[in-house]
Amino acid sequence: MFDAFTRVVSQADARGDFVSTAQIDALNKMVADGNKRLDAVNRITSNASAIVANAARALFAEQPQLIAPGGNAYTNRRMAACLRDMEIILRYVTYATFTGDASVLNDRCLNGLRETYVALGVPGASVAAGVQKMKEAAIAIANDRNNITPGDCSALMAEISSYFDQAAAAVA
Ligand code: PEB
Repeated sequence: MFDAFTRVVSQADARGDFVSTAQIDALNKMVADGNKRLDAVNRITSNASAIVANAARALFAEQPQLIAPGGNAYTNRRMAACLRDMEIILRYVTYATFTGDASVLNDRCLNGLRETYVALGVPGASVAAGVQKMKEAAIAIANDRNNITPGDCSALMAEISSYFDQAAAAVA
């Protein structure tokens, strides 16, 4: 598991080289914008259950076959597993956002997830659709301009979106 700093160190070490000035500049910018990152993680974390529940509701409204008899979220056990899966994925996206690096998401959550869903007969495309709905809700909450000093968060929002996109692409 890397964060933005240890990844740079690991790459430099593999080259047997010092950390480059360009890399230092990039990390410096990340530190300077660090409060935005922590605020975004805090907002998504504090609203996690609403993000999951609303995304799941929207998913089931769009794909009612999932909750019909025989569907992959039919019976409370499968519904619970589905909500739990969405929460796990959201949690790892917050870890990636926090560390500024996708490796924790990839190594500990997405690695082998597609194969797991294939084995379970859970439709990956539906999981991906649920992840996209979480992305919209999470970005709306993280990028909400109320009660903050408005600044440019476009790069951070694009980064967070990319973590959701990686999760969706991993299972679709
Ligand atoms: C991944 N999900 C399920 C299982 C596992 C995961 C390992 C099998 C074991 C169990 O049932 O608990 N676990 C999960 C994960 C990590 C992990 C992400 C990462 C670290 O350790 N059903 C739907 C939707 C979708 C869904 C499309 C969006 O209709 C999910 C939610 N996951 C779902 C369902 C099951 C499951 C298990 C229904 C139960 C499948 C079954 O037993 O029939």
